Amino acid sequence: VGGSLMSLCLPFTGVATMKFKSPPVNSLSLEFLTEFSISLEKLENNRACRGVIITSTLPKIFSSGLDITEMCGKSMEHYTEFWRAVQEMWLRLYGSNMVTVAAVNGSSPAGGCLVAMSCDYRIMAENPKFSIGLNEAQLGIVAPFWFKDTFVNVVGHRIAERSLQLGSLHPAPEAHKLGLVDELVPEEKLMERAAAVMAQWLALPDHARQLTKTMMRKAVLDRLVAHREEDIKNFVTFVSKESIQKSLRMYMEMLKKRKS
Ligand code: CO8
Repeated sequence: VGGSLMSLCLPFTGVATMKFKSPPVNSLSLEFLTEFSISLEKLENNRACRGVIITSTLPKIFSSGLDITEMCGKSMEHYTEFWRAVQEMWLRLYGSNMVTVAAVNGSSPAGGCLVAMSCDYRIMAENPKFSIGLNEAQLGIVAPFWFKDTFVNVVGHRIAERSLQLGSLHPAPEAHKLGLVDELVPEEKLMERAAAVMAQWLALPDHARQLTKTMMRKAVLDRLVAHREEDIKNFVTFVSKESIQKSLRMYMEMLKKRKS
């Protein structure tokens, strides 16, 4: 199952593996986010599925975050639709009843970091060239409150405050020290370790684990649900500003220049 952007397999173990495959960098476009949410919904509704491991088919990148081209030079209607899709993905993933394990096998900035942080457990390849974090401030944009809430719930207020203001991208060893990822393993051991962690989490009765997860995450999920339309309006107003458009264009140019 699964479309062109991700491959999905659910063998008899009750554990699905979702592999992002949207080259060159697994950026979260509207199309990608829509497929991601639909895949999650299908798994959620499949009683045979109790857990999902999320990883990437690309060798050095987990996900480069939100597709910046979706936020540049588009209509208000497009920004609205795009942002609703980002919210939808997060609500589904952060609120999932399944056990979710991120096998972070490459860099994972911004929205990529959000995806990883929304899982129950994060295992990252120990390569210091791979980094993860909410670098929005570096792009001249501000991480939305629910990105921040998710971050705080993972690393605590102080680390989140410093890292968010600086827009830090933490190399894997540092991310581990900060608690942003739960463990580091050699890249070739990543999937094997993810399966072992999954088995450990699935050894518990689903019901108690699910209620506990809800208890820990509900306040943060409810906050977005209650302010969803307002959050869309804020995003659309913010991203439509000429100064923000300019920052995003400059950032894209910087990415291209860096390459040459
Ligand atoms: N969106 C769109 N295109 C991208 C993105 C992206 N996020 N990231 C990279 N690309 C493009 C590059 O421009 C490049 O295009 P081209 O081939 O046409 O020149 C191509 O993908 C390949 O990129 P690189 O050559 O840079 O590939 P590398 O393997 O050298 O590096 C990285 C991969 C590390 C992922 C690097 O590309 C990178 O750092 N990308 C930027 C990541 C980033 O900063 N993402 C933040 C997105 S913003 C977000 O997720 C949250 C926003 C919240 C909204 C706030 C309210 C406004």
